[in-house]
Amino acid sequence: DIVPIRRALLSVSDKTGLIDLARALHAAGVELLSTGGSAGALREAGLPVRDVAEVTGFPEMMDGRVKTLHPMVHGGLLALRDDAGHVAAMEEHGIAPIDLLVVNLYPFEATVARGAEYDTCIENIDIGGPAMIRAAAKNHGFVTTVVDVEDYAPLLEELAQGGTSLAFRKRMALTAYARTAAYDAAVSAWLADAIAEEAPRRRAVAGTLAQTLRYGENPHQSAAFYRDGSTRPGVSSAAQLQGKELSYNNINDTDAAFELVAEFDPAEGPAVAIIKHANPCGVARGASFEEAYQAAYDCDRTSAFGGIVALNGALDGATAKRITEIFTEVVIAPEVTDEAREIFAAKKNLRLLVTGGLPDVTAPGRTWRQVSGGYLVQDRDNGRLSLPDLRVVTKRAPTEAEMADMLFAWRVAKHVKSNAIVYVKGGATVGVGAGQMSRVDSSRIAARKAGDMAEALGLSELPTIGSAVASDAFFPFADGLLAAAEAGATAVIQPGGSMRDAEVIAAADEAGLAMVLTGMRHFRH
Ligand code: 93A
Repeated sequence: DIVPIRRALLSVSDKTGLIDLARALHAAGVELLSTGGSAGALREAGLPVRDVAEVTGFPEMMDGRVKTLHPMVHGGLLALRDDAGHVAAMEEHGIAPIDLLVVNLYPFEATVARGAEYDTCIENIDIGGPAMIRAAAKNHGFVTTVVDVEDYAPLLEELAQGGTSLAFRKRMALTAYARTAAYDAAVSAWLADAIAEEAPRRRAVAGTLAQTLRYGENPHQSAAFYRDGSTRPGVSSAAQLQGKELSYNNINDTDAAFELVAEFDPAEGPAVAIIKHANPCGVARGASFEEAYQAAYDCDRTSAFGGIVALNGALDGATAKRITEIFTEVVIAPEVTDEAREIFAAKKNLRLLVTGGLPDVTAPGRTWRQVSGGYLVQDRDNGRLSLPDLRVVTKRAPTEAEMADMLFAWRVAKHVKSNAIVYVKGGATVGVGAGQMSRVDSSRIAARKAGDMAEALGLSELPTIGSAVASDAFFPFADGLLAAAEAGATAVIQPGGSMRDAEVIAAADEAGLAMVLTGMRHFRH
């Protein structure tokens, strides 16, 4: 099943490695065909090359929109070499077989990523390239298709053995179809974004492999990380300055940490979030990052061990020093000072990611979740409230400090798995109840965690006394609210909208609580 290569068609936008490859092919006696720009580059390097235009008998036309779309090309790629009818057709029409196709496509994804105009994006939709790739890959019984510069060296290794093996051609065909599928998915995703109301109904998945992971959620699961082409600052676009390779769980948790901390505008001061198993175990603001980190850490010191830390501004030396006092898996921040880098350098395994900025939490986007046999697609939860959106429903109006803590708790609750109950006092979480099947259980856990915090820090009273509490969805009964009052909360923020809202509001009034309704829910599963 070794097929020798006699004629190759090279048509590449990314000319990386082209000359070296062509030189090796020429040395192996391969005839070279090529399109305009690629042919020019080969000629300049002194290599003999035939223009595709000469083969087709048609000039490249319509600004290059039509160059290889011709039976002389597609017949040469698609003909079955062992089929008498196909061979006769080749002879009758003077079609010469093409044994190797090397193509990389117009850089559509990169054009979109740099924010190019609509018409420029349209011109960068490659038609002839994918058509040739799909034709050659279909005929992998005889034809070798190379679409990735990374595969040039393996190709030459194959040729050193006299030709390509069927196993290699199959692997290249798989890569080829993965590329054309991702390419068309990128075009479709771009159009879906341009026509917002059509998304997610008509969306295809676009992605490129970013990293092969050592394993998935567990060591017996293989895994990989794909980028979707977005330039949103975050774990996929960050520079890793030090530390071991990120794991599957690291990437998931780091994303959760950074998306959460981005809720807090750096103009309003430093904020730090510590994440474990995709849930926050401490989030706080502070006069400095060191202070914010300390307050976040104090919320749940036990869980913070081995956690992921995210900052909404530059990581400085004092904070870096604090972070290294316990075992931390990953730190992610928009920037890092030289001093902090030096301190981290002593902790070789600590992964440090720098993003260059914070993502816009209100930006549109889509989230995906696989269910058995399909995908669920929805708009990202980019809902964000400010003080004027909150409706006071109790007799007692909240104080300014309570308002600030309620809003803080609400922004954290958005990032806690449901059912979520979050206690906040003085700009720091003091109890988080996450992921329970009943809201009352989440309330109990949050209060118990506050008790643990008091014990760990040697506090004389529960940190929930005088706190604000957020619930990601309405209280179906007054019991959850009363549990919060019992823990010492004085202010409550929740969506409202329960059949028993009146009952819940009456209970809040009875307990002397201030309560605001958001009219917005933040389920997160
Ligand atoms: O505009 S196209 O869709 N029409 C074509 O017939 C065609 N054939 C090859 N683009 C076409 N290509 C693409 O041109 C290739 O996929 C490659 O990306 C590029 C190489 O052009 P050049 O050799 O002129 O730099």
